[in-house]
Amino acid sequence: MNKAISIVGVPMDLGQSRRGVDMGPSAIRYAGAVERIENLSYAIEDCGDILIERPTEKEASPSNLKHLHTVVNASLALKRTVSEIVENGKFPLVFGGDHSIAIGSLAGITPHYEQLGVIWYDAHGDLNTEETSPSGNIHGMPLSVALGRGNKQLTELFQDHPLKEENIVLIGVRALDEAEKEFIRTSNITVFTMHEVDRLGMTEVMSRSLKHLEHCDGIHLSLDLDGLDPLDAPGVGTPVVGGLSYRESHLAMEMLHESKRITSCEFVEVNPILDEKNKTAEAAVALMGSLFGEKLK
Ligand code: 4U7
Ligand code: MN
Ligand code: MN
Ligand code: MN
Repeated sequence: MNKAISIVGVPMDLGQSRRGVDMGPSAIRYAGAVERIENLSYAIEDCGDILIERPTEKEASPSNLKHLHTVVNASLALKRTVSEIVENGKFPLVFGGDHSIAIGSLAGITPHYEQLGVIWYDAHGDLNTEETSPSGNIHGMPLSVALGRGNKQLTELFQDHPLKEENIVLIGVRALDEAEKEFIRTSNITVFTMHEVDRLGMTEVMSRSLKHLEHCDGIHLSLDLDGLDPLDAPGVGTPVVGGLSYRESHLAMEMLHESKRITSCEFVEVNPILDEKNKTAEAAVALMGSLFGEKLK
């Protein structure tokens, strides 16, 4: 694994409807992310937060997408920052913010790889578009956007470098909208729902995921804390019962570390207002520990 890491925070909450997830980066830092990773002898720099403009009253959306203009601008800023980190030979570690920020981070990363693989650890598919979204919340759409589907102002960020369906693996899924199910049925995306995790176990799910992405020249991990069970990660805006356990998630991160395949990642949807004593941010930091090679003995 790249031993030089650059952290960037994205205090964004406009991709969904509950306030507080903009404080995610602070909560994650407060839970000791930098020290935890530094202890594993990485050279780590904290580049601070991307500036998110506050939306004006005037931001009348021309579509049903909430705060489209502000999300586009923030995505552009994050894209530039992340792209620079990769150019400088460093590992981008992004703290959200709601999951709409994956648009900016992926847009900054995809041009640097021929075949970027993505592991999407989430209760949801995040595969809605402007047309299918039941909420208008852009955090339910980033994976679609990265595939070049949906609102043009968002997909434009990917220009000639969209993700490829066959390079995407979803893990922990248990709450898909009808249109997302329909898209998945006809697409080449690989999905390990909770059913597959229950049947196969995390070891097999992760081995198959890595095997599936064997041909990729980089793998981005996008970890939505709501992939975990709300008992272990209560501080999220869209909790879904019956999720991945704390231990399963650690096992997943440990296997990703062993694989030496992860080249960038983001931890998103930590909402300290909805949390219990920063439990969710602490879970995020503990998972980073495993991802970056912490050992139990
Ligand atoms: B998250 C939802 F309708 N599918 O589109 C939507 F259920 O980034 C939820 O995974 C999206 O937290 C959740 O609004 C987005 C809804
Ligand atoms: Mn989710
Ligand atoms: Mn998500
Ligand atoms: Mn959520």
